[in-house]
Amino acid sequence: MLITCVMTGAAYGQQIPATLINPAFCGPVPTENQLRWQEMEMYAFIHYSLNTYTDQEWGFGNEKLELFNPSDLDCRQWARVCKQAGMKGIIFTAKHHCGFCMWPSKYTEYSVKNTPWKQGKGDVVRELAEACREEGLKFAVYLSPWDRNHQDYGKPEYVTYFRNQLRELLTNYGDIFEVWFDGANGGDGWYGGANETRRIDGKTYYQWAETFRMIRELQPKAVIWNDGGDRGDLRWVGTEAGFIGETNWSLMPSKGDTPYHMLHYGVEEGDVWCPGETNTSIRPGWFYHETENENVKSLSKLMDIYYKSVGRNSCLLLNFPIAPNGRIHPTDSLRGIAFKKMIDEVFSNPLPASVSGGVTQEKGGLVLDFGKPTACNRFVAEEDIRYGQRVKKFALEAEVNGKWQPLRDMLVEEGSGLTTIGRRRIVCFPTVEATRLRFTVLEAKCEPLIKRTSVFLAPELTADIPDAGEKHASDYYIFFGGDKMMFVNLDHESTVTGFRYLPPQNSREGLITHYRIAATTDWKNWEILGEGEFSNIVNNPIWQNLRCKPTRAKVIRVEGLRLAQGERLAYSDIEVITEK
Ligand code: FUL
Repeated sequence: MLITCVMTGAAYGQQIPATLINPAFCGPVPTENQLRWQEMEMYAFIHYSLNTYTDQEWGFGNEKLELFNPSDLDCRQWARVCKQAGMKGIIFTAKHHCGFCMWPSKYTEYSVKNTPWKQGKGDVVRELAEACREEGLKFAVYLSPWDRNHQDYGKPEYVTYFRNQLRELLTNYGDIFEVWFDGANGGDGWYGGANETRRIDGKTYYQWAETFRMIRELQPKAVIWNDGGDRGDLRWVGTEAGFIGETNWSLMPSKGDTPYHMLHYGVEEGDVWCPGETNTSIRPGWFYHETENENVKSLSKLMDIYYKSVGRNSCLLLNFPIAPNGRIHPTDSLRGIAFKKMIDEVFSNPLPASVSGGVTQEKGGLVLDFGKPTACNRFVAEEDIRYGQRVKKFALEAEVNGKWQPLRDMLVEEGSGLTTIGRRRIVCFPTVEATRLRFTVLEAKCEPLIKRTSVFLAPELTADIPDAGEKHASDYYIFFGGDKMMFVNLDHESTVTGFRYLPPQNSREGLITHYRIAATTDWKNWEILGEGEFSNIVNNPIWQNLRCKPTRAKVIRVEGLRLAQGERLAYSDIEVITEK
């Protein structure tokens, strides 16, 4: 491919004129729906249900309908916040695992229609769909296949019920851009009063092919996210912590199981286009918990997530939980808005450079010449994915004081991290004063089709940026494994030397007095880091410090063996001390 010299001031930099006329497809290619989806880059999840009023992540299915009576439910506030946070659409939990429907479905009594809210005349799905339209956002639905309320769950009748519900959502609320089917099935539930454990075979029970046909007919422009069974249009990335592999093929095998490495890195030789959607929550949990008000992800954490999702050929699905009053909490909305502001600050001013050479090794690489020593720390490359994903490996070099030096992706632990590109790849490297940068494709499946490259200088992220929340910066993802057990999933496997726990500050509810802390690297073998009592913690709820012998860990398990009060473990903050 021949590259001529182009300079533009547009965001995301230099458009490289392709000289390949009608390039041939290289392996599987995206559908129009998948291409449209990928252009969205970021959109929001909203988790809101009866769980919001029971402080749970998963309702059992028998939660009282009277609990749903928000004082100030305002879907327009959700849509405004999401828009200002740079989200292009919203996926709403129309029904979570507890089975409670946020719209007045005619197929169940377990819905908003039997709650005190608006005397049973309300419809949250409708209000949100309308608010999204007003704000120019796209709208989508999460419909949990697992239903812990429904008496027929596990029988064929339930699948008919599930499809009837889906039909309501796909016909009554305008255009739907995505349909999200979670694969979770924890087994036990209320199930119409049976109160028992029901497991199903997620691959066969729901008969996805038939459901997919219905979606294609009713919403031909929707993409399908499916976590169990038949391959949808999008795949999960194997973690809810907010990052995808630095190697990320938008390809998967059309059949068979999808272990973690396939979900996380895609499959180079896959026979279908199935890009990864990176989902995570702005808080530790998906639903709102007051105890997590101090744990909203910091700006630097959100930027890290952005680089490791949108910057790795993925889209980011960022969750905003709704608080019991029916609104997004101010900390979350301010943080979301600060996040968008920072993305704009980093990426709206590409450094002007003249471009020469060609991207391949034979052509000597693509040279971006700034004309003078210029500070930079971000490089962006984009493939024209309409013709398939091609680049396997590339190099990036900076000319500093007349000498070329290699750059590497500093967000990757091992190696240079300069592997696949796809729709957009952002490489973060420590600031250099370079006169020129050189980008060379080292290996590709077919002739590379790079449509744009650009270079930026991102400002340093400091704690004094308004609403950055840096003092609560966290490299962990926390989730509950039971009322008295939580897991802290570290970003990377590390050597842990200590653990700190800050108990709830204004109440004894959930405060751990007796603990057991263990660590694992594989979810099988657990090493106890410590067990004992946090003495005097009730009277003096300060940081509790635990030292332990250096232990390799990816996940830390915290058990509250005894709580000062209540049944569910709580915290204000936690820290894991690791060896640097
Ligand atoms: C998970 C569910 O079990 C969580 O509750 C949440 O909805 C998340 C997005 O997907 O698997």
